[in-house]
Amino acid sequence: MTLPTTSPTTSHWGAYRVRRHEDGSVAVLPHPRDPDPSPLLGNVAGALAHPTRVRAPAIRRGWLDHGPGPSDRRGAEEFVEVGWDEALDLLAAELARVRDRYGNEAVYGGSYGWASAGRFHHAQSQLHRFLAMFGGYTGSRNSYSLGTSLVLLPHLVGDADAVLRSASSWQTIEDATELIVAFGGMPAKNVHVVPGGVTRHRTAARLAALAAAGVRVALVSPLRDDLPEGLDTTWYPIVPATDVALMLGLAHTLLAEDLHDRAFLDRYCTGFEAFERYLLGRADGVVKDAAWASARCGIAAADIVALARRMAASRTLVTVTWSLQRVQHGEQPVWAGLALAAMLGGIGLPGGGFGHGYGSMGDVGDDGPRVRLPGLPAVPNPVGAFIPVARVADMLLHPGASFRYDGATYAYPDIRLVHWAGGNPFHHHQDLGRLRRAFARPDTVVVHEPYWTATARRADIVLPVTTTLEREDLGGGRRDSHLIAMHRAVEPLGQARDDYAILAALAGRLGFGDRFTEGRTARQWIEHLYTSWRNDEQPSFERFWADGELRLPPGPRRFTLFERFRADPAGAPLSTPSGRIEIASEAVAGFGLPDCPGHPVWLEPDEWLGAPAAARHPLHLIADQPATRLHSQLDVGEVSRGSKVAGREPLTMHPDDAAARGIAPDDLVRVFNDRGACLAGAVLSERIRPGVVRLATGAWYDPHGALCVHGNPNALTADVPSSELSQGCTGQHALVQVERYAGDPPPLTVLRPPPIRKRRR
Ligand SMILES: Nc1nc2c(c(=O)[nH]1)N[C@H]1C(S)=C(S)[C@@H](COP(=O)(O)OP(=O)(O)OC[C@H]3O[C@@H](n4cnc5c(=O)[nH]c(N)nc54)[C@H](O)[C@@H]3O)O[C@H]1N2
Ligand SMILES: Nc1nc2c(c(=O)[nH]1)N[C@H]1C(S)=C(S)[C@@H](COP(=O)(O)OP(=O)(O)OC[C@H]3O[C@@H](n4cnc5c(=O)[nH]c(N)nc54)[C@H](O)[C@@H]3O)O[C@H]1N2
Ligand SMILES: [Mo]
Repeated sequence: MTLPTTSPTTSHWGAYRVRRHEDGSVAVLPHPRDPDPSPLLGNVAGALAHPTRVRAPAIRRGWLDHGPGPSDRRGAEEFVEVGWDEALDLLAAELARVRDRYGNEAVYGGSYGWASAGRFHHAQSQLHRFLAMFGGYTGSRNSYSLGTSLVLLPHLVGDADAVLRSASSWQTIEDATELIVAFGGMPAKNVHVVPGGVTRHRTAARLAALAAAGVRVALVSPLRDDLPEGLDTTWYPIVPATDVALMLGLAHTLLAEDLHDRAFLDRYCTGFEAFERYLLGRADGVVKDAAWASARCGIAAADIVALARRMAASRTLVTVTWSLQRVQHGEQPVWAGLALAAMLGGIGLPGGGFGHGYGSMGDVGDDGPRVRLPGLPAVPNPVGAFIPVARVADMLLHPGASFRYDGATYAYPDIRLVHWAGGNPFHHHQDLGRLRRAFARPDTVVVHEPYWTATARRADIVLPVTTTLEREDLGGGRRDSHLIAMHRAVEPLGQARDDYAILAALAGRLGFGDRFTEGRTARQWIEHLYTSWRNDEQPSFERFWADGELRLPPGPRRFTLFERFRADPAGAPLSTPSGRIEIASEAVAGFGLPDCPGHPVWLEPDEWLGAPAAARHPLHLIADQPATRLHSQLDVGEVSRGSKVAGREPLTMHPDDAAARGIAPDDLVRVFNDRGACLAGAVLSERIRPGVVRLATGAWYDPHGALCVHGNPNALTADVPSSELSQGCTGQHALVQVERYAGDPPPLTVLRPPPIRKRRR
């Protein structure tokens, strides 16, 4: 097949074009309509044929020689390259063995992860469809992104989308908002990303427009860089994990100075009385006033009082980033932020109220239409067993143990086979040393991957997968302006196959090949998905494919759920038990959970600087999203490699903290606590609160014993849930100590493939 020299495609960090050179290498060109292309595009070209691509099916030596079974040798043995037929025969037989002996529940197919853009080749959808037809699998609920809010918000506002997907648009904020109080900021680094794709990155321009419109921003974050320069900003460099204390101090001030909107609370909310009693200390004798808050959050009491007054005097948007709920007790900042916004009475008014995720994702606040995109028909999973997604290590380590989730009690299934396509748990999960022990438990671990990620290295069967540039697809994001015809730009590397082709071949061996494929090739599926999605005014598939993209029609102005509710609370009630915003929830209170009571409360995290154990680990680590890649994806690409310091992930710390430890810029440092340790490269900055250090996620995990020599913060984070309500991921924070690393560091091993041998016949 001959390939054109320039092909359209898209990615989670934006649409782009690929130019193919004679020698097979590629150059990446931004989409011509994109005003602000993502720097992440710079990772693509160099990673495409990197030595860490998986080139052929590979099987762990011990599994091949001794068959399935628990093993602590995962990640420690060589792989044997086998042909596709042998790999697929072995895997089909193993899937059948596990199903026949232990039942479908013994297959964990949650397979969390972002994989790549593209509606047809979406790895997780493909795997779920396959496993559902196979008879079912243990699945997972929610995401690492929003695992806490997605469980909490339905109790508070009925539908999480009221907050998440129907927020005030940037335009409304520009027109109507006077003050944004941004807990966690609105970091520019994150808004290039939209799941599925985005053709025109407009958030930077939106933020610039806010500056021009004179909107003031209270940036509440330990990091000054969480808001772009140019805005009228007051920086409140808060102690991490204390936003709730600040919110309570603000709320108490509103109450004490009678600046709260009693009429709004009466008409639209329920449960304010319980919260009021708590603020006033009626139950516990502790008044949550500005002085109380100040002692916890590190912001002066006078500044708290002044900010509360400003909030009451202005049209104020209270917004909370998703990072704030990715911590222990992560329900509380979301709930307290909503309560604070309710006290101001601006919920449902243009530019007022409560927002969640401005600056977390590129499409929050986007006023584009919410487009229905073509997608694979889902097949219901016949197995009911599931876990809240971040409980994967608990499940593997403690089969049969019970857990609470959203008010009910469940038990962990006994997993024998783990099947992963499109995710990297040895990037995304917490306490990776513990996850290594958990991954020793199943009989078989299967990973489909384009790259030798840390997870692939710890699998038994590794199947090489194409990248988006090596296959055809349809791509677009939730509020995208275009549907992109993703053309194949290069031939698949080595023996890589599409997830679809792999699963179709497995389904054939297991007796449901025709049901899985419906008799279609990948190209025929793409055409089918497009044709059954398009309306009469939209072009034929041939035309769309030749054009390379399709402009999606702009939608009508969106009314937010809160706007409707405000206009007519009786006619358009929220779908909460009370029909109103629940500042206290009888349902949540009824679950009787000490770590998530019935209204917003201040709860110290288990790892807390005040605790005696913290003396040895006195720095508060923030493990946030990386500016130079998407999660762990393409960490071998140019932009990501270019950000490393001494070849390791950069750790940002305040010059005073560095000086106290004899650390100079660009020094190699060891970051450690009782769970683990990693190396990192020191970057000194005045723009971070003293006592706080930041190490972004996503450096490919490279453990030499308990030390990750590359700088993955999940060597340090705790594998504990946000609470028993939601069981959400808590990877954002950990307490650590940092010291200068003297001596020769162990070399990185993740930039080359693991030891691989060709099959001896
Ligand atoms: N400490 C800490 N940890 C965190 C977070 C945090 O804030 N702090 N954040 C969490 C969050 S919000 C998230 S969303 C997760 C992200 O966690 P993941 O989504 O697991 O991270 P990715 O690196 O995107 O992993 C996707 C994998 O899919 C592979 N892939 C790409 N395309 C394909 C394909 O077509 N087929 C197949 N089979 N594979 C493909 C990629 O090579 C990559 O290895 O991390 C979480 N982890
Ligand atoms: N470039 C890039 N963009 C991304 C991603 C990526 O991997 N790379 N991932 C995408 C995904 S999957 C998701 S879910 C979103 C996540 O979006 P978020 O969860 O909002 O993003 P983070 O970068 O983890 O955190 C945002 C900021 O919160 C601040 N913060 C951390 N702890 C605290 C605290 O206790 N108090 C306060 N006030 N602030 C705190 C940190 O300074 C951090 O910069 O990002 C998306 N965007
Ligand atoms: Mo995420």
